[in-house]
Amino acid sequence: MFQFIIVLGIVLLLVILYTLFRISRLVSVVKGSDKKVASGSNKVNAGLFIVFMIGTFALMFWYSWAYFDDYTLPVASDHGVWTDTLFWTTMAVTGVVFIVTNILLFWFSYAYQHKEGAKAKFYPDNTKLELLWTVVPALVLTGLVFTGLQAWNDITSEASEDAEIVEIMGYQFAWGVRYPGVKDNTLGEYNYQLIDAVNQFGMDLRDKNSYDDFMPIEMHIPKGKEVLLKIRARDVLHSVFLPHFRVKMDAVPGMPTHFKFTATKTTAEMRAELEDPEFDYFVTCTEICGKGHFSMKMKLVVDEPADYEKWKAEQPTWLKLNPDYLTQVPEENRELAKIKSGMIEGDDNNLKASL
Ligand SMILES: [Cu+2]
Repeated sequence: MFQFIIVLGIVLLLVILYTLFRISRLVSVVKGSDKKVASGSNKVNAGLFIVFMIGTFALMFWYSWAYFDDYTLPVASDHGVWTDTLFWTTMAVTGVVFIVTNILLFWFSYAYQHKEGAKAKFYPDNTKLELLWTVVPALVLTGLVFTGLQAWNDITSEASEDAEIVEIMGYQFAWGVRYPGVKDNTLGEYNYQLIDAVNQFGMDLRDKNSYDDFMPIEMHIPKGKEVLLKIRARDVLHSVFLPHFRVKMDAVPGMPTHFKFTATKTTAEMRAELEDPEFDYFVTCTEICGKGHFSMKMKLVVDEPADYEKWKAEQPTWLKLNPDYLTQVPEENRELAKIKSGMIEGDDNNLKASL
C-alpha cells in the first residue's frame, strides 16, 4: 500500500511538471519568445541542476550518517586497523575531490547558462594549470597505491612457522574447512579427482599427513595467533569474506589463494563490546556464485588460545568418521592411519618414529 502511494506520488509529480512545461511553452508562443535560441525552460533547467546537486548530496550525506554502523563493523584483527586507516584516508581524499568537482560541475552549468548576448571566452590552454592537475593527483595516488601495496604484501607474504593453518574451500553452496590435525600439524595432499560425495575435499589417503586431518562444521581460530587461510574453490569463483577481520580473498578453482591474519578479539569479547549475547562471527561468500549464494555462511568462533587447543584436540578426524576409506590407505600404512586418526590407541613413540 505504502509503495503504491509513493509510485502514485511520483506519477502525479511528473504530470504536474509536464503540465508546467506545456504552460510555459504556450506562454512563450503567445509572447513570441519561442523564436529565441534558448527556450523559456533554459532558466528552469539551469535551476534544476542546482536542485539536483543539493538533493543528491543531501541523500548521500543522510545515508552515510544513518547507516554508518551497518557498513563500518567493529574491527577484530591486527591488519584490519591498518586496512581501515587506508580505507578512510582514501575515502577522505576521493571524497573531498568528489564533492569539489561536483559542486563546480553543477555550479558552472547554472552560472553559465545561456544568456542573450553573452559570449564564451576562448581559453585554449594553460600549461601551469595542466601540470598542477597532473602532478598533484599522480603524487597522491602513488602514495595511496604504495601504502596499499604494503598492506597487500603483509597479508599475502609467508606466514610465520608457528601459524595456525586452516584450509577453507568454497563450493556451491557452502564452505568447508579442513584442519591439519593435532598429531602432525600438516595438511594432507588432495586431488580433485578423488572428490566424491563423502570425500568432499578430495583428500589423498596415500599421504600420511591426511590421517589426522579433520573437518568441523564450524570454524574456530585462536585469538592473538597468526592464522594462515589456505583458500580454494571446488566449482566456480567464490570469495572468502570475514567482515570483522577485514579479510576478503577470492577462492578460485584450480588456483589456490591465501590470506594471513591475526584475530584480536574473541567471540566472547565481541559479544561484550556489542552488548549482544547472540553475536557470532561468520564467514560468508562475497562473489555472486549462483542461486544459493546467499546461503554460503559458516559460523566462526574465536577462542582464547587454551580453549582453541582444547577444541582442536576434541575433534574427531575425518578418517575416524569414515572408516570405509581405510581401503584407500596403502596396506603398509593402515596401522599408522588407525593410530593417527584415533581409531585405535597407539604407542606415541612408535607413531613419532613412523611419521
Ligand atoms: Cu560463493
